[in-house]
Amino acid sequence: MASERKTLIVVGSRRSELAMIQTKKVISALKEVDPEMEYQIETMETIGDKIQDKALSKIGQTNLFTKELEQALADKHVDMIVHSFKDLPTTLPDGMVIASVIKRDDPHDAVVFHPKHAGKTLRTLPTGSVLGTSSVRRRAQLKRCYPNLAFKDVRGNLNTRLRKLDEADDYSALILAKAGLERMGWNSRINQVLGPNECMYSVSQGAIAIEVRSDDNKMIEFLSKLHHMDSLLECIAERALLRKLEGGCSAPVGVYTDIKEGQMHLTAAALSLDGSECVKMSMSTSIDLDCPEKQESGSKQLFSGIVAHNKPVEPLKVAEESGSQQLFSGIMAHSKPVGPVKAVEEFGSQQLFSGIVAHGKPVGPLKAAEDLGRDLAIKILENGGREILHAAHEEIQHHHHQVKIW
Ligand code: DPM
Repeated sequence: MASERKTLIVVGSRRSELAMIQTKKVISALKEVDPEMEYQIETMETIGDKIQDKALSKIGQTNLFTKELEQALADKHVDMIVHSFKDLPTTLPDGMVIASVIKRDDPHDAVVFHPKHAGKTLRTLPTGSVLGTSSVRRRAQLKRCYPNLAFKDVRGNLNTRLRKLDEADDYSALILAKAGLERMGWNSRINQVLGPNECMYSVSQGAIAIEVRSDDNKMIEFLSKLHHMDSLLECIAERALLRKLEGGCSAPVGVYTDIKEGQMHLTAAALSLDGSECVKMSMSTSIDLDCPEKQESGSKQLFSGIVAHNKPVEPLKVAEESGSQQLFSGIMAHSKPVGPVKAVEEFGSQQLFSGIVAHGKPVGPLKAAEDLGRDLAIKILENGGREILHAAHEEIQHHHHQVKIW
C-alpha cells in the first residue's frame, strides 16, 4: 500500500477540474519542500458529485463531498486529501485532522454576468433579474441588499454552471467564489467583487486544507511546512465560530476576517433565509506572535525567519509577488518565533484547534483565534442569532424549500 513505499505519497482528490487544479497546486508546493518525494493522485467521485438534481438536504448527511475520500484515507489507500476548506464540516470524523492550511486566496464572492448584461453591476441590473446560486448565505445577504432581484438554484461544477449561464436565458448572473474562478483561469469573467457590506464570505472560503490520519505523525510534520500562519489563524477563528453556531455548511452565515498590526478582527452575520433578519457583530483579539528571539522586520531577516521554520521558499516569493503585501507585512511586523524547537515544546502533543493540528506553531495565537471565533458566536447567539438560525434550519429541513444545501 501507499504508506509502505517511503517515497510515494498518494493524494486523494475529488475529480472535478477545480479539485484537480487545487491538488496539483498543493503537490507542487510540496515538491518545493522536498523534491525527493513522488506523488500519485487518486481521484474519487463523492455522493455530492453524483447527485446533481436533488436537494442535498434531503440526503441528510454533512460529509457529502468528503465521505468516500475519508474512507480511503482511513483504509490507507491514500495518505492525504486535498480539500477546499469550506467544503469540510466543522467536525471531522474520528481519527482525522487537518495537517496543513495553505495560503488563502482572496476569499470574496464575485459576480459573473450573462454576456447580455456586460458592464452592469448588481445595483444596475433590471428589477426581477435572476441570480444563480445554491448558497443560502449568498441568497440571504444579497436579497437583503438587493430586494428587487430574484434568485434561483444552480448546481453542478463550475464548468457546468458557466455553461448554464451563457447558453440559456435562465440567469442574469452567477455568484461564485473569486478564488475558484481564478484557479480555473476565468479571471476575465469576474465582473464584480462583493465587499462585506453586500455579501460576507463563507467560513474558510478561499483556503485549501490537507486532511490526514491523526496518528500519521510523519505526514503531520511534513505537511506542517505548508501551514500559512495568517490563513491558519483566520480559519481557526472562523471555524470555531461556525462550530459554535452549529451552522454546518448550509447555514446563512457570512464572515469577514482581518489581521492587522497584531490584531485579529472578526465580523460575522447570521441571517434568516429571506434576508429580512440579520444579526451582524464584530470582535477583536490581539495576536501576539512575538517572542524573546523576535526578528527584525525587513525581507531578508523575515525570509530567514521563515526558513528557520522550514517554510518553502517558493510560496513565500509568490505571496510577495502577488501583492499580498499587507498580509505579508502583518507577519513581518510580528515576526515569527525563531526557535522551532521551543515552539514544538510549547505545543506539546497534538492539541487541536478547530480540528487543525498546527505542528510546531506557537500555541498562544492559535488559542486566541479559537477563543475569538467561539466568543463572537456566543455573542451572536445571545443577541437573536439563535432564533434566526434555528428558524432557518427548520425551514431547510422540514419545508420543501427551494434552497439546496451544500
Ligand atoms: C460551500 C458553499 C458553496 C460551495 C456554500 C457557500 C457554494 C454553493 C453555491 C460550503 N461550498 O459558499 O455559502 O454557490 O451554489 C465551493 C466552491 C469552492 C469550494 C465554489 C463557490 C471554490 C472556492 C474555495 C462550493 N466549494 O463557492 O463558488 O475553494 O473556497
